[in-house]
Amino acid sequence: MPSKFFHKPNQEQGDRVPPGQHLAKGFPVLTYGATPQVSTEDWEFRVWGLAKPILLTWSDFIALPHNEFTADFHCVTRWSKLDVKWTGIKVVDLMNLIEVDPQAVHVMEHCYGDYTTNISMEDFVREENFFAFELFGEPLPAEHGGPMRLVVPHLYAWKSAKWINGLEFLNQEELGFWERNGYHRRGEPWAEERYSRAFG
Ligand SMILES: Nc1nc2c(c(=O)[nH]1)N[C@H]1C(S)=C(S)[C@@H](COP(=O)(O)O)O[C@H]1N2
Ligand SMILES: [Mo]
Repeated sequence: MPSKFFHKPNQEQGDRVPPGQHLAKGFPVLTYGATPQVSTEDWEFRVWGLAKPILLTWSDFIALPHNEFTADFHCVTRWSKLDVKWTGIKVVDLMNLIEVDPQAVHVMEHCYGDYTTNISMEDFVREENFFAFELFGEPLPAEHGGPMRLVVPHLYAWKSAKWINGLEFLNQEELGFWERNGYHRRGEPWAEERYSRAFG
């Protein structure tokens, strides 16, 4: 169905669009609540829970190796955007700085603005996951999570925390903001892991 907001994928792209998703025009912004305005001077990133606590400033964090990433982005509200270009820092490179207790099996992602989302260690510590600070060659705009966000390409985008400012390592699964409000605990787009129960 032709629409102002979505277009039909061609065949090669179609193989990359998970079931129940449409390609978005542009790059929609999906935020619950207000957009936090955080400068790189003020930005801080903390690690706590089942890991040796650390506090990184922007200059500490940005000193980690930079990489270019091209990743598809799937929002559970049924839009997808293919080939998003980011610059960022691999999760595995950050993890080299963190002494995690072997008991840690889950992670809570924390953000400015108090958004949270949960992820298992297995889904979090992957070569293809990264902290992004540039989008299409420009500093990451505040509405897309700037100055720094997480991107987890293999899960629905609510796991890709914008304005990320901390990781809490846990010995069991706890639920983040949307997960407490009915979203699936894991959110794998190819399996359509959208909601765990009806809203309302
Ligand atoms: N801190 C925070 N991170 C967030 C959200 C949010 O509301 N707050 N929304 C999530 C959802 S539902 C999606 S689809 C993506 C949207 O990212 P975008 O606005 O850059 O498209 O961010 C995710 N990360
Ligand atoms: Mo979303």
